[in-house]
Amino acid sequence: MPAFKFKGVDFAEFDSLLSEDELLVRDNTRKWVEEKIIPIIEQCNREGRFPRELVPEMGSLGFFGANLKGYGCAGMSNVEYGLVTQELERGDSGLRSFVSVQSALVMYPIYAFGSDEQKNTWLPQLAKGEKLGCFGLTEPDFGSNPGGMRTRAKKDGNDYVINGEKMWITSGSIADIAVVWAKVEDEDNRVRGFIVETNRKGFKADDVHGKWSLRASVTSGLSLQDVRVPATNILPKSGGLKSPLMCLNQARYGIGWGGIGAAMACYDTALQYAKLRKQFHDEPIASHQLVQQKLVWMVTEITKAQLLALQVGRLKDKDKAQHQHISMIKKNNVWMALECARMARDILGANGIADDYPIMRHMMNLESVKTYEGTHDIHTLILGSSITGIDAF
Ligand code: TGC
Ligand code: FAD
Repeated sequence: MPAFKFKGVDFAEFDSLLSEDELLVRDNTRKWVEEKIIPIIEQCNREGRFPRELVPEMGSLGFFGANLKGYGCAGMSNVEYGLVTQELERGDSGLRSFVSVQSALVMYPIYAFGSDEQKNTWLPQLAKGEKLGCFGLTEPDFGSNPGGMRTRAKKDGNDYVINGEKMWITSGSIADIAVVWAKVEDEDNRVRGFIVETNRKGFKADDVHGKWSLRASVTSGLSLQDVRVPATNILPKSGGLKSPLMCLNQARYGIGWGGIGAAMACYDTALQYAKLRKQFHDEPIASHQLVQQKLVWMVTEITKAQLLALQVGRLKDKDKAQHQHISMIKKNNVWMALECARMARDILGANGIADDYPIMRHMMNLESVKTYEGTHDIHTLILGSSITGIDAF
């Protein structure tokens, strides 16, 4: 791979809006990604391998549950946490995805809806990466509309018995626990969350093979057949579809920043390449107006995305971020990143399709990121509902 050293994107002095602590968190994560992810990621992508060996280090760097307080978590601000996910996704969306799931979709529900015993048992181990988790909401027939889920839990003495299928579950087969969302028959089919240890009888996770996207991340289907868990495994403060949707807000927020990271990687590669690559009159392709137009589009959109993410992060730190604000950064910043990846691929010509460069990997990853955590169009409808007061789902 050509030695393009990432220079960061600070066109409108964005960095001047960040505190010293925020810059430190960002730069430390950037350095770690440079040293640990960039050198191995293309090979992981080729092999379809999740680099599990990096998990303990990610734990010791405080990436898991980074914006949660106590239980061995780093207690970062939401802006700091966003900068972490930005840098991780500059490395690879799959690595960021792994951290999002562990943090926002496994640790957050235990933190927000769990009993003291559940928090004390699981959060410290999850924060260190000693235990891994997954989040089962989507089902084969219910993706955008999780409220239709078929998975059911039924009380039986001091246990619940859970039956159902979950599909497209990140980290499913490597997880020690699954946070599973099910309708409880004895509670008029109210949606509740359960901690399901994955070694319980009747629980099975099978990986999805043949993915062209997020190849460095594990994606699985979960099958639960008469899985018996003690009643103490229910998340006591969960109740209704609102509970999993609250978890999604946490993860979508991280993705809003992550998209910027992937876009930066593509823009920076294309800029450096365009200044070196010569065609016609022995001039670099960066001297052509049409190439400049693409680079200008990218840096403008990245800058707008940075400002939007920062504003939502500052609101979130004041506990004022609404879910529709988070939908806006998820939708806009991932779309922007995918457009940047496509333009960067174009600027690199044939080299753009090879994994000597990170572009095509980011592009393929971003196709998943555009779909998961609420598709681009579902976020349009969430925003449409917010401004008109009319649901169009
Ligand atoms: P609806 O009736 O609108 O809402 C039910 C209740 O929830 C409230 N609510 C929210 N609360 C918090 N945060 C949000 N984002 C919320 N959205 C809605 C709502 O006010 C209501 O409350 P209450 O008190 O009245 O009961 O529900 P609906 O069934 O009509 O669905 C709405 C819709 C379409 C927006 C929702 O279902 C949706 O977001 N669908 C997308 C599904 C999705 O994002 N799945 C993601 C699965 S996890 C994943 O993809 C992980 S990828 C790996 C990685 O993260 O890297
Ligand atoms: P569908 O809901 O079938 O949508 C298909 C198309 O129809 C989309 O374009 C959508 O926008 C459109 N559409 C649907 N409804 C409407 C409507 N009302 N109006 C207009 N258009 C509509 N889920 C988890 O629970 N946990 C995970 O860890 C997880 N990880 C994932 C990892 C990967 C790599 C992928 C690809 C997915 C993952 N998911 C996970 C699932 C993900 O959240 C869903 O794929 C996503 O919510 C979309 O659901 P679907 O794929 O069933 O698409």
